[in-house]
Amino acid sequence: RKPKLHNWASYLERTKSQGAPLRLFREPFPVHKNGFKLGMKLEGVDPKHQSLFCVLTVAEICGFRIRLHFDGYSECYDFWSNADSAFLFPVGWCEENNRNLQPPKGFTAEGFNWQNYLKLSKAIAAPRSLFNNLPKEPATPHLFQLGMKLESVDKKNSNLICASTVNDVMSNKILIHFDGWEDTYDYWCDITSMNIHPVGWCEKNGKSLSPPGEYENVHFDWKEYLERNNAEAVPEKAFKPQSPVGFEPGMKIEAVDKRNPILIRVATVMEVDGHLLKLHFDEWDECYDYWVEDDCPDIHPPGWCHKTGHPLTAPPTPTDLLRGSTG
Ligand code: MLY
Repeated sequence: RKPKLHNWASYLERTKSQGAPLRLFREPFPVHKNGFKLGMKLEGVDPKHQSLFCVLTVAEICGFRIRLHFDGYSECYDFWSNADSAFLFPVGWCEENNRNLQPPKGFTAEGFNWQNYLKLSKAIAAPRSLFNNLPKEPATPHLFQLGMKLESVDKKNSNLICASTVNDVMSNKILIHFDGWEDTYDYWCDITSMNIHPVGWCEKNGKSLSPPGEYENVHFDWKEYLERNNAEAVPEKAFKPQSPVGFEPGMKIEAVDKRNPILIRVATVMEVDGHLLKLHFDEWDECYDYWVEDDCPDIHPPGWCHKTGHPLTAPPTPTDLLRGSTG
């Protein structure tokens, strides 16, 4: 049994705390309905291997969120997404947009064909009208182009700033690839992200730059490297880092629990460091605290679950904790 939080207002009063204000969220509440239905198929970016576009099936629906399954693979890879994620696409999108689509397990890229596959699996494609967030030409064009080089934080080793390349572009998002490393470190970020810097930034700021993989024990020089690879640097004026959103310690939010991502829990912002927020799940031990980015799609203002028809898991009571029954 998972206790639900029914009344934010009385909870805030009882805990003498405040909810995070709506202005801190780009879109505090969804404007569209979640129109996905069980079994619908679509294409999407693998959140754990972001250079890959994959064949997905809607496996579960909860409020504005859907659980997506990688066709042919174990359920252990399933992931939860908001219905308006910019990383979900209708069937055929990859082909129309010159991206490689990873076929379901058991198929080769040449042997895979959506029409046959839908027939074979007696499934329907998620209608195009459900995708309200498809990449389009940015309203104000930007200067990040395919193949250009830059210095980026390695999010899997966040102390490292590394030589990297713009390996894909969708609207205002770019795929960062680390030169000389496997694509498992790749990630998508907004062009206004604080994690990306122009070539020469580390030197200017007295930080050490991790050179491309093959330069581990060799002197690295950007100018020479760009010439040798016939590459360009992203122009300095392309970078317009956004200032932090404005969260403050003590603010309460609703946050997906990444350890059990079907759950959205009551959480408190404990610390703010630039764009990073340290989240604490109310009444849980602080060993479960972790850091998220302030524009993370898995954090919401109080009331989001109620508005979208998603259960909000209440903080455990002392007896819940003794019984160990709160999921
Ligand atoms: N300890 C890790 C560091 C890998 C860093 C990769 N970045 C630069 C993309 C390792 O050696 O595997």
